[in-house]
Amino acid sequence: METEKQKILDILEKSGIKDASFCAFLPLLPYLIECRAKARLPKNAKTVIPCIFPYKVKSKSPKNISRYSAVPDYHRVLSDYLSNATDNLRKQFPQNKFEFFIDNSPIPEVRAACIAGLGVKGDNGLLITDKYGSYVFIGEIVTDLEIECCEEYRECLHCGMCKKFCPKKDDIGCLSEITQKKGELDIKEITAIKKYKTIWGCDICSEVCPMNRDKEYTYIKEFKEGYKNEYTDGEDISGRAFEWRGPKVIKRNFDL
Ligand code: B12
Repeated sequence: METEKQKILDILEKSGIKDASFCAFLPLLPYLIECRAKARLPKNAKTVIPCIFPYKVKSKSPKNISRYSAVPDYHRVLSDYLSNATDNLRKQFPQNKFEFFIDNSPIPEVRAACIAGLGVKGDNGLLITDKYGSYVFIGEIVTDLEIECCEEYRECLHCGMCKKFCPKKDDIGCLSEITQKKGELDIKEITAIKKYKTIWGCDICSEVCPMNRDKEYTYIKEFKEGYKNEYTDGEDISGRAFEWRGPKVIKRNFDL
């Protein structure tokens, strides 16, 4: 078993994925997220291999967007790494099935990564890792290969900072969600976007988190090279994390 684990980690590392671990599929079963991608789950799935990809860039802080949207679209970047890794795993274990997922995934990614021991579950709902804090994306490979997994998860310090500073205190919902909403915004939502000066996503709970202090920056070259710290009026948004939403929503927020 141990050798299989090591073999997998070696293949992932050769495919450019440095941080990964293992979580049994069974404890995730009651929490699976309903989505189209669920149909791609391997029959008799046994193990989930969550992989983390740090995205904080050592460069100018973003101006009007959140950190995760200042790097090139993570769906595309992670897909390249995970699809390469999945191909390599299929070659090494031809009798087994491997499928990768990112974000649009039936896997509750934070929970899976916490159970796999990649970090702790923050009160802000995010995975907080020792090395990079919460500035990580999660993607995963699901397989029918049975691997012994740890099942110990830890929680954050419960210091209360994320809750204290979260814009939800202004009697609105999650600001990140508001910036992504289609259609018209109500007056409270408009006021919040203006007050917190973000037109896509929100970093407040991460920025105030003491577990995010003095953490490592990203090593991922696509994130470093394609970093763009603001949305400029009318720009072509292809390849941006907000491309999926279309240009109207970000333009609406910009124009407020
Ligand atoms: C929908 C979604 C959103 C929505 C709704 C968020 C939400 N909390 O539901 C919106 C648009 C608001 C959003 C915002 C953001 N998101 Co988002 N989002 C997702 C997505 C696609 C699904 C989440 C979901 O619906 N889960 C199901 C519901 C039921 O989960 P839940 O309410 O969070 O509860 C779960 C956990 O809290 C956990 N849990 C509860 N109690 C406990 C206790 C323990 C001990 C453990 C281990 C777990 C646990 O179990 C619950 C069920 O699984 C995931 C990707 C994925 N497939 O998981 C990304 C994801 C969670 N988002 C991510 C990111 C980066 C963000 C933002 C930081 C982006 C930004 N800068 O604006 C913000 C953060 C906002 C916040 N503080 O939550 C990352 C998080 C990475 C990380 N470090 O954790 C993910 C994993 C995407 C990715 N592939 O990297 N997101």
